[in-house]
Amino acid sequence: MAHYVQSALREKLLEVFTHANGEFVSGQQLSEVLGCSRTAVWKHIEDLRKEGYELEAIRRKGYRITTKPEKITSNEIQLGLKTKFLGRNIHYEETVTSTQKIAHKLAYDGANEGTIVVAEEQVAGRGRLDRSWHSPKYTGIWMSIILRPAIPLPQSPQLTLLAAVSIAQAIQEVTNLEPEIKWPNDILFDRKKAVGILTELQAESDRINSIIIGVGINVNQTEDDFPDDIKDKATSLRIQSGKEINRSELIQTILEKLEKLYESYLKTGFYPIKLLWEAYAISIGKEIVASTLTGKIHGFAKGITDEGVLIIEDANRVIHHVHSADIEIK
Ligand code: BTX
Repeated sequence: MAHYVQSALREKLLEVFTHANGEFVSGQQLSEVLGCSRTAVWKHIEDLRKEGYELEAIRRKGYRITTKPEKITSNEIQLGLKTKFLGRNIHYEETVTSTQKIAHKLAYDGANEGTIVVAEEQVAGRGRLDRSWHSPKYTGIWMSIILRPAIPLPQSPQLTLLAAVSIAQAIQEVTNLEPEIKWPNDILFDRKKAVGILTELQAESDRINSIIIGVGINVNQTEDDFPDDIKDKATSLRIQSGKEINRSELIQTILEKLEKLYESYLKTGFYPIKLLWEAYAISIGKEIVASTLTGKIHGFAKGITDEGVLIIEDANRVIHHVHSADIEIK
């Protein structure tokens, strides 16, 4: 509770500074708006400084923000966030092993639906099938989202596709770039990967307790920031757009798009999401090779089923339903 009050006050404080538009706000004004003492105001200002804000303080004039941090902060994500439940609870850390790991623990301990975990850096970021995900400090979005949908277990892969669509929509809105989705969930530009999504489940028999959607987005990396082993197949939004992107704004937009699609999905099902997904898909209608756990399938990608399963027709006209694979487009 105490923590909630603190962060509500800080959010209000930032709002006042945002409205002041770089002008000074007096200590008196701040203490009136926040309903706390001048000493308490000073403490909150110190907290902002610790978060990386630079503030100028002049006697009799008050305070003004001169520089906002390059960091993502819970405040920046929540300021003006237009969602009902997604991102209302934010677990933010500077450095973590993996945001998935933290989200699993929070979900297990009963965290509310919509809770998100965001970190500036992951030292053991995970991809699918125990692969690793390169997550350097201050440049990307490394985030895990906890959902608790009342859907049958076999439908859970649909949420990965839903997440991919919402991220593609958000990227398009914030950067004007045109993302492409490679089944099931890579978002690419020029055939290079900028986004990876990892969906994990906590379930008992056939009941889903929680779905944890891990989102990794290369946002502000330059070419030199990628290690040699992924240099040729990875890209960032900055490389593609030529501009630095505000990560908090992109997170906000993702949360808003995701909540909208998720609510529509729970009400009307997967079909509308499937149509949206297909509009971004580059793997459909092409010759592909799918590497599954049991072997490779060469063939023509005909589409996805209503469950989000990939349909491949091979040279002998045999139809394969692929639930999980890495695909390569010929
Ligand atoms: P994936 O298995 O499809 O992709 C992993 C592969 O992608 C790696 O083997 C490597 O070749 C390549 N790769 C690694 N890092 C990057 C990168 N930064 N950009 C492009 N390619 C890369 C995709 O798995 C799912 C990734 C989810 C990551 C998020 S981040 C937040 C959350 N926490 C966590 O530990 N994982 C998720």
